[in-house]
Parts: sequence; C-alpha cells; structure tokens
Amino acid sequence: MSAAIFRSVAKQSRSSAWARSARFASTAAKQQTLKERLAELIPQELEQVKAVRAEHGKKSFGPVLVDQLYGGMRGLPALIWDGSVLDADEGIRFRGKTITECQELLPKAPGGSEPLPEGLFWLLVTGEIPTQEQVDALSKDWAARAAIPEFVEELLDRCPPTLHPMSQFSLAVTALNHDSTFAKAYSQGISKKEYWGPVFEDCMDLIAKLPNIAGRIYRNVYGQGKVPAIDATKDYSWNLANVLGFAEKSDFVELLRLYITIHSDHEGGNVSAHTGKLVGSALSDPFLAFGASLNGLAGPLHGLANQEVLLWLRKMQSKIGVDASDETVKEYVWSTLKGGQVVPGYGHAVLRKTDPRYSAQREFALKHLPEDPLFKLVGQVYNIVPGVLLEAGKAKNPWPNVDAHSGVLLTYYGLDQMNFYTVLFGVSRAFGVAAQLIWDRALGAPLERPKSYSTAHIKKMFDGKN
Ligand code: FAM
Repeated sequence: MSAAIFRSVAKQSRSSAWARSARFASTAAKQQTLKERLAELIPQELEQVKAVRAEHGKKSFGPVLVDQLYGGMRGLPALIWDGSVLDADEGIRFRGKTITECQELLPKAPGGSEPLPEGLFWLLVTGEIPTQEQVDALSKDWAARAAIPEFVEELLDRCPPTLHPMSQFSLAVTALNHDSTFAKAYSQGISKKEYWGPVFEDCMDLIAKLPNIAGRIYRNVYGQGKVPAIDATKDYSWNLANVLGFAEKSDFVELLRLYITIHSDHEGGNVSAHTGKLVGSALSDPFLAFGASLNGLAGPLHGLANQEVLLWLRKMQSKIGVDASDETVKEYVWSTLKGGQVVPGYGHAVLRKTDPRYSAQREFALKHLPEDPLFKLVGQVYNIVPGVLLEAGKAKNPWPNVDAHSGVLLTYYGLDQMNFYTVLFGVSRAFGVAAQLIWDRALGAPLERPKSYSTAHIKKMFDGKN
C-alpha cells in the first residue's frame, strides 16, 4: 500500500468538507461510520487490484466471438464489480451472500423480519454486515440529507401528469447535479486520489433524496395531496412508504424493505448498472450518471417490465376472464408470442433458472397474501409460461425474473398505479449504482472506451479464412 495514498485517504476522511456523515460518529457510541470504514478499506483494495493486475493482467479470458459483437455483448467479460455477482443457475449474491442469507444476517427494523436496505448498502460498499447502530446511523444520515431543492420541486410540479413517472424521475435526478459536491470539487481542481470522498457524499445525497422525488411524482401524477415530511426517527423504507401514503400498512413497509434489497444490484453488466458506470467513467457526477441509469431502466426489456407484467395480466383477465382454465391461459400466452411480443417478466440475459428474487417475493406473498386472486394468477401463469416458451424454442431462459412478481404485491396493498412501478425499481437500483460509483472512483477506474468495428472490417478480417 502506498503510504501517500493512505495518508491522503485518512486525511480525506477527517476533512470536514467531505465528512458530513461523520457528524454521527460522536453520538454513535464510537461505532465507525460507513465513510470511516470505507476509508480504511480503500488502500487495501487498491493494493489487491494492483497485485491482481501485476500477476494476471496479461492473461486471456478466451476468444471473443464475432457473434458477441452483434449479439449485445452477451457473456463478454468486460467489467469489474465486487458488489454483486450473478450466477446463471443460482442467481444473485450480494458480496457473496444469497438473498436468503441477507434476509437472515442484515439488521431489521424493530418488530420487522425483512432486511433494512441501509444494511444492504453497507454490505455492498464494504463487504461487511453492519451493526444495528451503524444501520440506524445511516437511516438518520439519509433522513438529514433528504430535502430536495425548491427548483427541483417546481420542476416536478410543472411536469404534465401524462409525462411517464420514469421520465420525471430521471429529470429530477439529473437536476440534482446543480448541487453536486463532486462537480464542485472537480472544478476546484481536486486530486484524482480524492475523488471518492465527494462522490461518496453525492451518492449518499442521491439515495437520501429519492423518497422525496418519488413521493412528489406519485402525489402529483395520481392527485394524492402534499408530500409529508421525512421522519428522522424512522428508517428509509418507512419514509418511502410514508411519502407514498402507505406507512400505516406495516406489511407494505416490510415489503418495501425486501423490495429495495432484492432490486438494488444485479452485477455490473445489466443496462442500468452498466450505464451508470459508463457515464460515471467520464467523471460525470453521480446525479448525471444515475439519471442515465434511470433512462435505461425505463426500457420495457429492463425495469419497465414490472409495469408491463401487470398490464399484460390485466389485459389477459379482460380478454379471457378472471377464472380462466389453464388451457385458455396457455392459448393467451401463445397469442402474445404469435403477435410478435415478449411475455413480460419471463426470460433473462444471464439467468437460466427461476430468479431467486422472484422466489423471495413468492415467499412473501405466501406469508402475507396467500389467497389473493392476482397472486394465484401469477402462480397459474408460472405453471404455464415456461412450457410454452420451451415449446416455442427461442428464449434461452423460460423461467420468471424479478418483474413477474413485484406488481402483484404492490397492487395488493393498494399501490395499483402500474406506470409508477419502475420508479420503485429505480429507487432500489440507486443503491447498487451508487456503491459501484464510489468504488470506481476510489480505484481510479478509467474512462470506458471499448472498440467498435464495421461489418466491412469483420468481412475483411475473416472472409476466405477458416
Ligand atoms: N417472451 C418471448 N420471447 C422471448 C422472451 C420472452 N419472455 N425472452 C426471450 N425471448 C426471445 C427473444 O426476444 C429472442 O427472440 P429473437 O431471436 O426473435 O430476437 C430469443 O428469445 C432469444 O432471446 P434470449 O437470448 O433468450 O434473451 P435475451 O438475452 O436476448 O433477452 C430479455 C433477455 C430479458 C430481454 C428477454 O428474455 C425478454 O425480452 N424478456 C421479457 C422482458 C422482461 O421480462 N425483461 C425484464 C428482465 C429483468 F430481469 C430486468 O432487467 N428487470
């Protein structure tokens, strides 16, 4: 480890300019803040990356196929991200921990049984399970940072309710760049080695401000009155539920804790995570980078699929009735495929088994809403769609992904405005993108710049050669 880097990092962590979160250190019974712990971990990680690159830097991952250039870069090894890794069969692990392990190990709210997303963020950033006190300090820190600038409120208030909530969300997040600590520090000539400090502050601000943005969009679009104030004595998910008007339903608050946790991160290559990383690599601040992530998440093959699933289920019910037989549901699935459309909520670019995020939500439904008719329909569809997709023979993965289940749970508790669903996915995805942005700047990740080729070039390279 370079002593200079360590000194610089240690100094940075003490610096009052970047260490707003350290204000809790004195009250939190000498427990380390997230930023203090991060400052200790960065030099070790820099050393590890240096050693891995020195030893393995010139080794090959194997061939790159021309098909991968045309095929959306499926499976191309191209990125580094330690926060989460996706196994095709087993699903996601956050810093090596499965969803079930996170449910067991991460701190909970008093009386709750689902993990607090504050703990998941700590885990993503440090690889460690935080104490209850550390998680409580994060809840307080985020509550203290939650207010959004008046001009962002006005910006949202001026959006027509017909503008999709995801577009409004992306607009507001991008506008937060106005107060970016990193952008300001960069313009004042901050050293590369210190980038992570102000990026950390921006990321904490970003996550903290999302409930106020989401709540304002929800209330503006669906006419639900004024956004209530953030309560500094409550956790992040309770506050998110409260700005949406659902905090009195304690099971809904629990659902949000689980929802944010499982939607937070899905390794580095998915559209929203990779977009954030890519834009961040140009040293665009975290608000600009995450605004771009949201625009990717808003696509129907990615996050918007959670809206599409509900629309598809509702359309199916209106066409074939609520208690349709398996045979009739099967015919409806076939009619979707024959119409040249995808079955939303099914298939995945990496996964080859049922998504454990789907299973976690199913477990939640079995516990809290086993008799709900829409939940039963989701179960019926699960028994039918994979067989049809297999028979159709195109999809590499016929099993459900996370989006096949989330809408039914939200609808059960009364949040039935489907075109708002991806905003909740976006709030959650901020946790993963933010953790990644912090580490990218800490490790000095360079500007991303892969090489593109023309078809003429490919032909010239390979024509006439075996
Ligand atoms: N319904 C119908 N066709 C499907 C399908 C589905 N659910 N999933 C894949 N296919 C088709 C796909 O369109 C492609 O057809 P063409 O050859 O005609 O282009 C073929 O099967 C091979 O695709 P693949 O290799 O199995 O999948 P990809 O890696 O190209 O795409 C998905 C992955 C997720 C985009 C795709 O499975 C899909 O469109 N699913 C429905 C939308 C969805 O649920 N998206 C959410 C994914 C989620 F996890 C997330 O990001 N939040």
